[in-house]
Amino acid sequence: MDQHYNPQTLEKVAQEQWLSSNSFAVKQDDTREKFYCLAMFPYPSGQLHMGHVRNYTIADVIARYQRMQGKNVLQPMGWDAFGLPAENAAIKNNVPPAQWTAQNIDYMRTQLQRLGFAYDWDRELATCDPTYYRWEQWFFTRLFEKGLAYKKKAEVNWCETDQTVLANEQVVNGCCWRCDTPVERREIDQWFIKITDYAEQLLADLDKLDQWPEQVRTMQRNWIGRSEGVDLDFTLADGTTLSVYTTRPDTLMGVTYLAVALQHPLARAAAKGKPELAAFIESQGNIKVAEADMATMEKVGMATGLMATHPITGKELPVWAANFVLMSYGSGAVMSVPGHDQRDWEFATRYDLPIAQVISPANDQACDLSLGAFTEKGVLVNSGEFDGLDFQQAFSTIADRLEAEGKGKRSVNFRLRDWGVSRQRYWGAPIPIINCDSCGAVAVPAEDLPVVLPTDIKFVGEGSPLKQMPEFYQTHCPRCGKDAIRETDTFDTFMESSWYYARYACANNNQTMLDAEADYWAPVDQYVGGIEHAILHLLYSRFFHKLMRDEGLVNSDEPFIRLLTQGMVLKDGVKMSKSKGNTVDPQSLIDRYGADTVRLFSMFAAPPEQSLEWSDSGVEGANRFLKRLWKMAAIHTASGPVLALDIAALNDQQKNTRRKTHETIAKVSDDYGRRQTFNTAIAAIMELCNELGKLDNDESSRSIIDEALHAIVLMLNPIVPHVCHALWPILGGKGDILNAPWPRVDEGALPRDSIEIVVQVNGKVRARIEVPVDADKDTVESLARSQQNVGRFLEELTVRKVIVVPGKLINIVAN
Ligand code: HQ5
Ligand code: ZN
Repeated sequence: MDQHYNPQTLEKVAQEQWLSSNSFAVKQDDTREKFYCLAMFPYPSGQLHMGHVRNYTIADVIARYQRMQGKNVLQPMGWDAFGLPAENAAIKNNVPPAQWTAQNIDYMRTQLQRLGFAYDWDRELATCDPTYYRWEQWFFTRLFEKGLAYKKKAEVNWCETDQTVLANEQVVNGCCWRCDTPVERREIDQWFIKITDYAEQLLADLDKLDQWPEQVRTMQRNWIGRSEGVDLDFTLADGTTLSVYTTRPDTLMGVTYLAVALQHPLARAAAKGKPELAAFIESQGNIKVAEADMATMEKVGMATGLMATHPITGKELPVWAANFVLMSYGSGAVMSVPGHDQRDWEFATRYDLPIAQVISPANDQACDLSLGAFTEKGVLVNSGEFDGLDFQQAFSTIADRLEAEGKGKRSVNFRLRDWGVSRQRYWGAPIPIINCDSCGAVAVPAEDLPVVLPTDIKFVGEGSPLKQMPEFYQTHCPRCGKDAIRETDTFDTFMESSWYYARYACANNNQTMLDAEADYWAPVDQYVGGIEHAILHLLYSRFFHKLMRDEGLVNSDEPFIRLLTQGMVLKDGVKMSKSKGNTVDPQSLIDRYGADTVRLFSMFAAPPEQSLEWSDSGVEGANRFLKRLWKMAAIHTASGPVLALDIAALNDQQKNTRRKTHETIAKVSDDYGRRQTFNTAIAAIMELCNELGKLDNDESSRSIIDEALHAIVLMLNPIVPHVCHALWPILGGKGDILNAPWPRVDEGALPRDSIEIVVQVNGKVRARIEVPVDADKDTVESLARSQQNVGRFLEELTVRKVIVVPGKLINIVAN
């Protein structure tokens, strides 16, 4: 065996073998347990980032570990290929997006292969391929026919820089999630998918996801935002009613005015007879405020002149038009309780509207309505017959009363809005709809799919080139045959990423979207990806999975059983990013140290869910360890064959080392499988290597080293598969290590002759002693009392009781 660790050579040999024997191609096999391991697929942005390397190494380690557990493991890879970056790069560099994307995919694929990831490349897919998006188009037409996809004019988040609409989820602190431009609001025709129909299920099923981080489940719960409240009606002078929704019916007696959105029909109607109101609405309409900024913006409004009747007191209340009420939320009107809602308080203070206290603090909380609203729950006051009720009692009493009088109804509301999927951009899947003057929006028939995105295009001027291509958009109505216009908007790229995990299972089936194989592999057993997708992608794909289930395409309720969200890769404490100029190019590290060192460093430097601080010395340390492992194997194999292990012949040091081997196997197995803390697994293996170094070179020691080295190579294989691929046959391992079974703990090696236990006096630790594992209570007690420090604490005391917990502690109770 070569005395020197030569990663470049040995990694090439391993990778060539994996590729030529297609080692990671899998098919359905009902004799074995399946395991579907998936990492979030990348945008083909150009080259791999260290964050990708970390993400994909974690998933690869899990996939290879599960394969060694004897499972039928699928780990696919593909490309989230549509989207703005390709379009922007195309404009900047004057290359068509399709070409730019294809080049990036080709380069990034070589990088992934150079890292030795165990992917079934036969299933590779790119979402910009018509063989992929045709099924997404088909599925959308099914949703359209079921009424789950619809078009409406909607006020949307608009990014002026990217010239596109953004989903609520894509607005971060009032700015575009991609380019940070402050988001404006515009009215425009949009396609929506009814995720709100699934709000209740999406919320309830979160409880089943007990192998997801609690943080992600909480974020989704808050995003869905279920609330219980009451819809109630205020009557207007003309006999019509104004409906509002409130989660605080207990504050009903504190309503001092009503507020409607500026776009509310009531405000519009009132403006006809009131020029100053018309002017006010007009002027406010030109101010574009992002939804996210609504909470902090200046709250302005004007009285409409209309009066409404309070449903219980019969009092007349003024109706105001106010900029903080959103037409797109609820009924576009709210009941204002300035005493107990801060927003209403600010508005009332500004316009000198009455502020009434109807809730009094339940304990000694401060409540001074001249300083601000009291927003906690409490006990009702100044509420007539309802005085003295607490929140729950007031909620049900007032709701009952309104329901009995036909003035209101209990109702459940969600914060979640329908998912707007139209994008006014070119590089996306065309929305498969034809707009006909006579028939309206008509779905493209299945036999005419896919609607292929033209790729031979030029960018001239602003916006999507599709909108300047009559050869694309001029068509005929599939229903009546008249001239009609094809939709030129494309889908949000989150559409593609919502179902790719299922398509991998039958990536090459051109007859149908998903087949029986998809049902065999789904759901994903382990998903690995960034926390940034906690509400966007991870909610949409849960929604899509349920839509696909209801279309009869899959039989499960959830797409991802276990979720691991890895932490960020930092340098000098901040996120590595191009804009900060602090990136480390994984390629140069691979060229210098080899893939195994890069993989080992990224798994050793931190537990997967925490952020990983970049360290050059850490990389060198990882490389040194691999060199040392190599040398140990070289020295060991240089002395020729090893005798069969003769346990009876072992001395204490040898027994201890053998015990350490099996304790390490037990710990590492738990770290890999249950805890997913790969860093502590690696540390335990390193410790074992240190122990081996202390042994002599006699026959018994060599047998123990041999046993340990086999286990070490097997346990390191998921993390550093190339060097293990090379070492395995050298150590006499049988077959390809990829398929070797995970090492087993020899329980017989575990028990010790003696064990350390803690000695307590009155519950306080005073000593530690070694006792024979089979020692009886008296032996343990006398050994304990003979300790100097124990005797000292027992001086002048009488022993009342002695408690022995075998293998752990002895507690002497005395006074
Ligand atoms: C990371 C980095 C960069 C990336 N295509 C989408 C995407 O995020 C995923 C879809 C399923 C919606 C991680 C990131 C994600 C994976 C791919 N990553 N640090 N693509 N600097 O290319 O950790 O969290 O941006 O899990 O790599 O990232 S991506
Ligand atoms: Zn028609």
